Amino acid sequence: MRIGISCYSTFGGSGVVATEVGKALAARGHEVHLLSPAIPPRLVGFEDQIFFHEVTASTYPLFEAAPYSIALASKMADVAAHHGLEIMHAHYAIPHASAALLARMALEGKLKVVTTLHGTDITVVGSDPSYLSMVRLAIRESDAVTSVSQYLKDETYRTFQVPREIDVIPNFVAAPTGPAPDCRKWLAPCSASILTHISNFRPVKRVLDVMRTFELVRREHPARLVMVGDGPDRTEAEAYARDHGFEHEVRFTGKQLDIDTVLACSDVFLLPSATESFGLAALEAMAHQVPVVATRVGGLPEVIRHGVDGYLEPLGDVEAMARDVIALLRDCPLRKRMGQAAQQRALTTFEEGPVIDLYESVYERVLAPAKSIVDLGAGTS
Ligand code: GMT
Repeated sequence: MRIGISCYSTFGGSGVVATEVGKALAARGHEVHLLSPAIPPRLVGFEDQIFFHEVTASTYPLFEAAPYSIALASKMADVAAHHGLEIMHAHYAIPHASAALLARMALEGKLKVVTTLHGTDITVVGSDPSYLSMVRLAIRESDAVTSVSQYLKDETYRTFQVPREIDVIPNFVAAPTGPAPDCRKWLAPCSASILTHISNFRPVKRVLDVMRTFELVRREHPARLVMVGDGPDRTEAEAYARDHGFEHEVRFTGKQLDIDTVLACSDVFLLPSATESFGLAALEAMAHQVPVVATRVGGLPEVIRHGVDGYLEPLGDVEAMARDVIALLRDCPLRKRMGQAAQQRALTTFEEGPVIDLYESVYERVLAPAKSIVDLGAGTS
């Protein structure tokens, strides 16, 4: 198949999933065209069968802001026409799905649109009145819609009341490759334990709850906190550590491509989000045998089993999260057992191959009617 994939290039779950899906499809022999404002961070190195198309929105004195969605739709239509794309797979509804519908119109229907809903495109920004009608249209009119969890599927029906089929296709993770460099000696001298958080530091991630949890943990157990990523709430989190006198125990690494190295030497992963459709970062930690302490929100209970491969606590309950972390840090066999259960779950339930099979079957389904019309035409001529 010849498949277009449209996604954001910022550090974020939807761009990671879109790029990994593209790489896996290319490895199976499909021709993949990735459209994004810049090279997505996970598209490193030369990949055969993957072609990257940068989307740029030209400015004009009349524009208050360059209309990216129109430029994207235009690029989608051009790439689809010139490379004979059969499918445009939009990751994150805004604006990728709406742009794909425009491209399909421009090509008079000769392009199928598959939309993958990732999370805040439904739960936060998608339900904002300034976008809601267009997100609903995109969901209604896409040839197929997938969501990354059952929770997100239910939220989509609840918010948008769209009577259509939505396939749940979860996120996936590959087994960590090779031994990672041992960064424990840089991150945690004096054999302190390492807690890790990875996100884009937006309000929904509640990074101050990470700081508060760590503040309670460090009183009971020698520990260091590694904060990977960047975003609007980083400054406040840094100020919290300074104001509470533990800034030397926290390392803010900023955005990192190589999260495997950090996860390989982490003892516990913290994800106290306000909402989380799936929690890809948690799954990546689990793949490294790192138990996750998170909030019982959104799709997280579909990924983490409380008391088996991590702990789930009520939103904002930093005392409970700190208690869980301390229990894990003090009881090495418990931590090891949970870490192994987490890895086992990550690499079986969320294994890459079967998930890519599901995406392929969605593509085949949306192409089937078009193919049978062509076959019919050929047979009757
Ligand atoms: O930042 C992004 O690229 C997407 C981001 C979001 O906020 O929508 O992440 C979402 O998509 C990920 C990949 O499917 C999920 O693992 C995250 O749970 C989800 N984030 C939220 O729901 C907050």
